[in-house]
Amino acid sequence: MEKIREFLKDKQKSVPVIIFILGLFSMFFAYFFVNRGSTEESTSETKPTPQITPIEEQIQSVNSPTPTPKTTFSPTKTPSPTQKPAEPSNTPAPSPTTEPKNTTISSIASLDGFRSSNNGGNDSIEIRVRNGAMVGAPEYELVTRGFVSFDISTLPDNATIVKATLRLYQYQVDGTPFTAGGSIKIDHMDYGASLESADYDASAINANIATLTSNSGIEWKDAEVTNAVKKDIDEGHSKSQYRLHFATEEDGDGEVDTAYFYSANSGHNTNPPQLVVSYTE
Ligand SMILES: [Ca+2]
Ligand SMILES: [Ca+2]
Repeated sequence: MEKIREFLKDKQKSVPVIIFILGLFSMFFAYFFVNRGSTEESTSETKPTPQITPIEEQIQSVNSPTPTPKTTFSPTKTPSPTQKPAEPSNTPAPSPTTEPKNTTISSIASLDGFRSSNNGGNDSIEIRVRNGAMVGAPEYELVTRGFVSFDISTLPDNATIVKATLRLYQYQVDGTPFTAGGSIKIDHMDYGASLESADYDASAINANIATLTSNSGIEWKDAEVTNAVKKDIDEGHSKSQYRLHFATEEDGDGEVDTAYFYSANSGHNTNPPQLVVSYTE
């Protein structure tokens, strides 16, 4: 204390001491306010704590190379199963093409032959188609017509006619029948179970349905009679019957002109009349 009193007494020394003390106070207050401010800041706002990346990780991240993107393998496409054609539903199978059947029917012996304009005729020899001679008094030109008949009851009940052909074999010609007569025409007939005089001029179902021939050739003469056979079947006929005549039946020259065809009972032929029928069933 002695020394302090001496020191305080010393005016020259007291000033620096005061300054020193004031300095200490200043420092104290400065420290006090600084701490107070930081406390207020920490209470008013929470500062985010910086994330510190661990050193090892930093090193690792530096050392690790840029990762090569892995090749993405697209999955192999599973082949879709070949689409099978739809099973046919209950569509009915097309019916197989039915091949037509053919049958040849020979004429009925008792119903083929000829009848003439003088009521004459014959069913036991050939079939004739004729004009001339001049007969009677007063004289007139004799005309002859041929007849042929077929049994179609042998065809199946459910037969559908595709085609029918009438065939007669012309085996002889006298005179020049086709010069004035023109051609031999066919009438579709229904003359029943017997060949009679009346059949010469009986009404036809249909007259002139076809031409058999217009020449003297010795050969088979064919004519299509499909509609006639269909009609016979439709109408329930057991026979299909025809009459043959020249287109022009009288030539007035007084000469006999005749075309001869085999019948079923000519007695000297192997070519009786035929009805060739093509049908399905
Ligand atoms: Ca006959
Ligand atoms: Ca004549």
